[in-house]
Amino acid sequence: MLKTWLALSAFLAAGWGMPTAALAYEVVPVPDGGSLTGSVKFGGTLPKLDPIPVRKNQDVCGQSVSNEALVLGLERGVRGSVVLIEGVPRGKKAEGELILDNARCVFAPHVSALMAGAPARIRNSDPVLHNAHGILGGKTIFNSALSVKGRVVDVTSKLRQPGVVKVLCDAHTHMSGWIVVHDNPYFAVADEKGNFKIDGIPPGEYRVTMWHEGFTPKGVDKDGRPVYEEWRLQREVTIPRGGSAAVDFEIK
Ligand SMILES: [Cu+2]
Repeated sequence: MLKTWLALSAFLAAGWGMPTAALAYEVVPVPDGGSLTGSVKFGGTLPKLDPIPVRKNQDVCGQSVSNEALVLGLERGVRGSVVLIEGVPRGKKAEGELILDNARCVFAPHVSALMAGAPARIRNSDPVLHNAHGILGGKTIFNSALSVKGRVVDVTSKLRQPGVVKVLCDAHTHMSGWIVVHDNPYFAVADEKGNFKIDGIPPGEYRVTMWHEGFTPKGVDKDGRPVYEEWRLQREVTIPRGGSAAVDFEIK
């Protein structure tokens, strides 16, 4: 009962933009941790994703950019799929930091993931103005003008709530990217072959979520960017003590 109440409180706090469940995560040694490996593959008929036209600063940005919604590697591995282990209350320390670069007029990386509260910065590497605009659940969570080359804005404090953040540039309608914020450090972004590995996981049973931004059109946003049906697949896995489990996902 108490546990249910605590979970509900965390949920309500998250909903009100207060300190979230992420802060409840506890760092402890994981001497007998296991790992999760796997892949995300594309099993359908390849959609035709046209290049996205550039409407501003064409002298710097070019005429169009490639559509990065579905990027396949060898053997149809899907780059940029995000795998999240759900409901891990304690375990390893979060590693790494996010630097979302505005480079050559695209967000790089196109898809990234981090734990809520981990260091996150947005940088402009271009000689034009970009304006990074982060949206979570339809609400703006940051809106940062990056007026000149070399400008860096810290958004760590803006990424405290778990969820999938869409990042747009208000200056350039061809630009979009994603930051997936998780409430624990057990996540991975699939590499160019569609493979992932997560390690140091406390042994046990977990639900694993695979998220991908999608490629099946469902319309366009107010600036004309294509909007796709997002993918969310879930599996149950058992992480063995000191061993490895595997899970493969397919989208199509
Ligand atoms: Cu821009």
